[in-house]
Amino acid sequence: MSQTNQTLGEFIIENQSSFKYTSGELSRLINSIRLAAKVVNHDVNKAGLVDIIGAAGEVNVQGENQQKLDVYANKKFIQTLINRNIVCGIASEEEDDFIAINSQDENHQNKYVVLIDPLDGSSNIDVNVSVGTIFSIYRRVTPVGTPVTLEDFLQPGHQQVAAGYVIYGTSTMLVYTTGAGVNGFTLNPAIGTFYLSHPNMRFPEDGKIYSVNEGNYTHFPQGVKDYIKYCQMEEGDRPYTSRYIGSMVSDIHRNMIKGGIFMYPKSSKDSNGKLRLLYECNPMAFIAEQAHGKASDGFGRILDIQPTALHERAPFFCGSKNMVEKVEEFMRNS
Ligand code: AHM
Ligand code: MG
Repeated sequence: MSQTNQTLGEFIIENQSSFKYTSGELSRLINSIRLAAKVVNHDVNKAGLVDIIGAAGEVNVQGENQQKLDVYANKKFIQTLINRNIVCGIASEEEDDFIAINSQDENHQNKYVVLIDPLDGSSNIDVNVSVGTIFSIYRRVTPVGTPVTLEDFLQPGHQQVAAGYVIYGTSTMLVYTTGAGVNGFTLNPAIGTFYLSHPNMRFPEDGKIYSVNEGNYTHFPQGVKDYIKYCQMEEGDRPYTSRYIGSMVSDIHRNMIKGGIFMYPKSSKDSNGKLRLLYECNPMAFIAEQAHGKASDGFGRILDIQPTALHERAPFFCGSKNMVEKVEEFMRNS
C-alpha cells in the first residue's frame, strides 16, 4: 500500500464533515485516543529496559493476573479521556464497573461512551511480541443532561459510531473506522506523528491463513474441529497456513492484509470462549465488516448480539468473508 504524506490529524479534520454527526466531538475523541496511544507506545517500546514488565500483583475482574503495562495503559487512556472532558463514560476490560464522568461535566453534555481493552495480548509483553489497544465508541442512548447508565454501554455492536485498534508491532499503527471504510496510520517515532500508510484497508474475500489456538482442539465444538481438518486437507489451494500469535489485534491485522480467518471458539472448558464481546469482538467485528470481511459467533453476526453484561464473552470467528462463511457452514452441519 502506498505511503502518503497525510497525517492522522489532517485526515481527521478532512473527514470530519463526511461524518453524519458533525459537532467535532467525535474527532476530538479520536484525537485523544491518538495522544494516549503515543504515550503508551513510548512505554511499550522500552518494556525491556525499565522495571515495568512482569505482573503487577493484582487480579482483574476476569480473574487474570494484570501486567504492569496493563495497569499503566489502562490509567493513561482513562486519564486522557477524563482530562479532556470528552466522553460521558468509559468502560474498560481492566475495570470491574463502568466509569461515569461528570466531575467536569456538571450538565452531562458529552454524548459519547468509550469501551476499551487498553492492552490486548498482554501476556506477550515479556517476550517482546506485539500487543495492541482496542477501542469502541457509541453515542449514549439515555438523554444528554442525565448521568450515564449501564444501558449506554450495553448496545449491540451495530450501533458503534467508531472503533479501532493500535498495534504496537515492528512499527506502531493506528487503524480505525467511523463507518466509512477502514484506514491505517503508521507512527513515525522520530517525530511522533501518525501518517496515512494503509488507506481503505480490505480483507481479501478469500484467504489461506487460519489462526486458532490448536492446543484447545479436543475441547472445540465438532464444527470447528471439522473446519480445522478442512483447512489442513491436501485439496485445491489447501492446506492453508496456520499462524497464531496469541495477540488478537496482530492476528487479525495480518489476516486483513494477507487474507485469513481468526477463531476463538467456545470450548468444553469455556462455554462462550475467552474474548469479551464489548471490548474485543464488537470493535474488531465493526472494523472487519467495514473492511469487507465478516465476523460471526459461528451462527450469526457478532454485531447483532444484544449484550447483557459489561464483561460477557462470545465465540469469535473473524476474517475473510468466504472463510467465515465456510466455518459457519461446518457449524450448521455438525
Ligand atoms: P487479554 O485481553 O487478556 O490479553 O486476552 C485476549 C488475548 C487475545 O489477544 C488472544 O487472541 C487470546 O487472548 C489468546 O488466548 P489463548 O492464549 O487462550 O490462545
Ligand atoms: Mg484483551
